[in-house]
Amino acid sequence: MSLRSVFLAVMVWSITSLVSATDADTNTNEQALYQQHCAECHGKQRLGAMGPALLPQNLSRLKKKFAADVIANGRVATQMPAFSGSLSSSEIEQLVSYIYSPTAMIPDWGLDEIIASRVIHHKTEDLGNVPVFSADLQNLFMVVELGDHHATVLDGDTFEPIHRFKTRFAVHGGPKYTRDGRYVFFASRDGWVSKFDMYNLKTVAEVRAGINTRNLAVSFDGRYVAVGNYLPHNLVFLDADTLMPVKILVTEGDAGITSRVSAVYTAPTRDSFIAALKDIPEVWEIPYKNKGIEKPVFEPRGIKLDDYLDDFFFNQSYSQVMGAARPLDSDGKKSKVRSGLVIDLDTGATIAELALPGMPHLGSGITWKYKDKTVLASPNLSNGQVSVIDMDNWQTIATIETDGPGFFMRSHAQNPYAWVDVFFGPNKDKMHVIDKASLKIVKTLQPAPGKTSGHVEFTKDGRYALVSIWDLEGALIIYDAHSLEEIKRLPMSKPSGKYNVYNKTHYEEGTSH
Ligand code: DHE
Repeated sequence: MSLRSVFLAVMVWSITSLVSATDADTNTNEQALYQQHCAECHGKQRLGAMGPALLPQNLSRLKKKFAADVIANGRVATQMPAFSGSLSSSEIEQLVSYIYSPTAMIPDWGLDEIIASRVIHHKTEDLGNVPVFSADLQNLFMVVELGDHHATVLDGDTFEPIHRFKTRFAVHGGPKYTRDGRYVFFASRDGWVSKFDMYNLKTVAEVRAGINTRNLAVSFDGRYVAVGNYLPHNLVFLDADTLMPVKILVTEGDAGITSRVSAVYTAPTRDSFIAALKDIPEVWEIPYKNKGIEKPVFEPRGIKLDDYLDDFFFNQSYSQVMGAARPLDSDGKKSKVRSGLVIDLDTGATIAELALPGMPHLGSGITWKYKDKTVLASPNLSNGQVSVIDMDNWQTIATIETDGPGFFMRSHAQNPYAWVDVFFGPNKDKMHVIDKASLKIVKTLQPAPGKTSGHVEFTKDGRYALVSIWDLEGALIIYDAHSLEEIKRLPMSKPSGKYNVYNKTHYEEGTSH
């Protein structure tokens, strides 16, 4: 091992164990308050953990006054609690001052550090090419158990767990499959990308692609993994075979401002990745195939917008993207874009504005055929309603009132119902079932009274719906998705989401992509 790689390995180790390190900042009251109240979720060094990094360069769009409000009152649709009951306004001011002050310790996280972090647990040549278990490979589910940072591979026919394994801390966003379903890639909020071999039931390789990561996307041809980061401000492209970084793309706009990446998505019909940017009013499209060249150059095409757009949903052909501005991410002033926008990805033109009240969660939107139209339905993170939009003229054709704000929505082309959770408020243990033909709620389930129920996914044939009970002593509940009767209950530790191989790899209209 060269001196340089020893140095890098030490760097990687020290960044990874920041939780136990001493902050290089001077020891102040502000720091003590931060360590007491914030460090557990945002990291001892403010570099992010379960919560985002709290550094001046990541807070540029958030005015201090508004940050104080978030600390006092919490933040909708996140795990951020309200501290007004436990902290005085002067303590809150001190915390604001602290998180906006530069920190001495922002580690470089470039090519060398990424390469040095790479861990190969199993070499491909040492592993077999046939599954070590017997099940319909297309009907497997990966269930992420956030409670104790594990994941379970579940047989979607027998509903028997096949294998349970440890993940990295705080996996966020859907794990993404290669098209054949053999490999699945996870991203953790602290930057780790893990590659899991579904045939051999083993985590084969890992790499730390960022310090504070949003999510990842896998190219349709399975050759590349794109990772969107809040810290550093970049997109990292990895070779999907080896997890070696092939390019780091700094997300810098025309004015020289760099941006956090809100999320990165695969556009399968376009052979490109699409990135949502937090701090630059642009959508980026990055092709992963360039004509006549073996290796892509990952050159971005920036589509200029009138405002910052977040939380993307795509039409089935991926010619249009719908995005919403998250009001709470702005400086609290009225933003130009209050509702969603529809952008034509070919021309770059904004073709429609969506009249969506509150905080629509477009990322969890789904489509279905309604009469002679295709409609888009989106839950709402701040209002108890589901908006149903005609995708021809972008008009809202129905607003379905629910028992409270919802996070996730799901259906399946072969099932007449769409499910939406009530994730927040006194009815967080309820789950609505909507008839896709009448746009009416036909049943409200209460799977585990008192415990949050959320996130539904269907089996590959749309016959069964799997619901999560979001609790450390939680469960996965399987419903017959036609009779709406419970079939089975499996104890699990806060199963945050579940992902069916067929539905995900076939871009099923009723599920997130
Ligand atoms: Fe998520 C997906 C953003 C908070 C659980 N979440 C996503 C995606 C984005 C996103 C952009 C799509 C990525 C993908 O699947 O590749 N989430 C955000 C936020 O901006 C927000 C509101 C604030 C934040 O803290 O980042 C947020 N998300 C949460 C939570 O608090 C949840 C409930 C618990 C957690 O894990 O932190 C949560 N998000 C999820 C889940 C998915 C997800 C389970 C995958 C949904 C799917 O079915 O595809």
